[in-house]
Amino acid sequence: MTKKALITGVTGQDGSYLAEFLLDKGYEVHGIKRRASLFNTQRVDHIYEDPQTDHARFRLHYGDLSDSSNLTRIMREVEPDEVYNLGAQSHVAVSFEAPEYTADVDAMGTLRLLEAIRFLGLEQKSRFYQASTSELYGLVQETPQRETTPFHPRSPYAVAKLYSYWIAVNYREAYGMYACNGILFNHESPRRGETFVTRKITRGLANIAQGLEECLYMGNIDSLRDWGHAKDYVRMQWMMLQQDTPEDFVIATGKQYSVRQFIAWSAAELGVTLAFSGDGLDEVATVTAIEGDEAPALNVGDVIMRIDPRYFRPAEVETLLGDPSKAKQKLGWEPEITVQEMCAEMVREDLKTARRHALLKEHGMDVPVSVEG
Ligand code: NDP
Ligand code: GDR
Repeated sequence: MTKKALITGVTGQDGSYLAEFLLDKGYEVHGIKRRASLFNTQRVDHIYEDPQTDHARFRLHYGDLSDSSNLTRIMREVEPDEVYNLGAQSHVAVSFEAPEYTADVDAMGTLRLLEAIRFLGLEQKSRFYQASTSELYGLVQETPQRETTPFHPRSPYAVAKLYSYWIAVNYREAYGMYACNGILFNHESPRRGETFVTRKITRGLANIAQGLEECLYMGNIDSLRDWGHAKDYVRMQWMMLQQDTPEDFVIATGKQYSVRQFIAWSAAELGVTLAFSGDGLDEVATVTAIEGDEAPALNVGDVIMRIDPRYFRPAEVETLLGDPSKAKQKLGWEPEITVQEMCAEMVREDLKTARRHALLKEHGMDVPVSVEG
């Protein structure tokens, strides 16, 4: 029997990698996409199958986590063996701007899905994965953070995700549902949204190297994160739903670096060496050496990073470091891609786009390059 999976957030970074992964495993994959005024399926267009074909194994349904009747209808139509709840307003800084919407989607959305499963009597059929987050640890109580570390969320996003964490646990305990939380630390890829810090850096520096932008404006570059690759992390999301009993797992690499370090690696991938000088809001990064021909627009002495207080958050999560021992011992999971390899891959992909845009610009065409984030 072909297994069926339903993915919320299928158009996002993780959703797209997970859909590919499950299709490779032979699943029929159903995804929920939001109606938008512009196309929003770029990350899954390459796996799209014409719905006219009888055998299409990848199907998209219009829906929204804020709409329970819609979720219930899709759940009834699909009757999935596995539900992956990846949909969310996932930007921490934006959650301070839109806290109520974030709570509705990131907290209530999870409840709506779980209730849809219960209402349809699918508790024993549909296994449920909840995209929980290292942001739950927030103001950290213990280092490294593991499954038993107490939570102290520091943003409307993290508070909403805390509700979802506990409601998944509660439905497991109350109704015997197979529901698990993956407590995932930051994971990135060339498909990462442009306003998250790693992608903002790789894309911004590639643009600067090609003369499309002049300077990268950053927030707290002292921030420390445990970064992995999204491909490694979606594999683990699936593994969590294949066990005999549902459990929650931390997914992390166990290594921690600063945002400043990520900037330096990205620049190095472009053949550029940087020196960081100045303190606090006056800190800058200056080019001290250039090798190769990836950065034709740059000269030694150029300042290519400055601090902009707009990118600081009302409450910051300064440091996160995960302990993935449980995932390693119980499931045999280990990350295969290092953060340095991932950074190099992201820079290479963004450089390809920047080169294309530079060429268009040279021929008098407009290219949109700036992003807030
Ligand atoms: P993305 O921001 O790339 O993707 C989020 C997805 O959710 C998109 O498909 C988006 O649709 C969809 N979405 C947003 N709002 C709604 C809504 N109201 N109804 C239905 N769908 C909606 O996130 P990631 O792929 O990086 O992350 C996946 C999940 O994992 C998220 O829940 C995130 O909070 C969580 N997480 C992520 C981590 C990371 O480091 N990446 C770490 C820990 C947890 P659209 O494309 O239309 O915007
Ligand atoms: P995070 O990711 O908040 O950890 O949430 P993000 O990449 O946005 O920030 C990481 C750290 O970098 C600092 N930072 C900046 N961040 C952004 N976006 N832009 C900047 O200019 C900038 N300068 C410094 C931030 O302050 C922060 O400390 C991500 C999301 O994917 C969540 O959905 C997920 O739950 C967590 O990771 C784990």
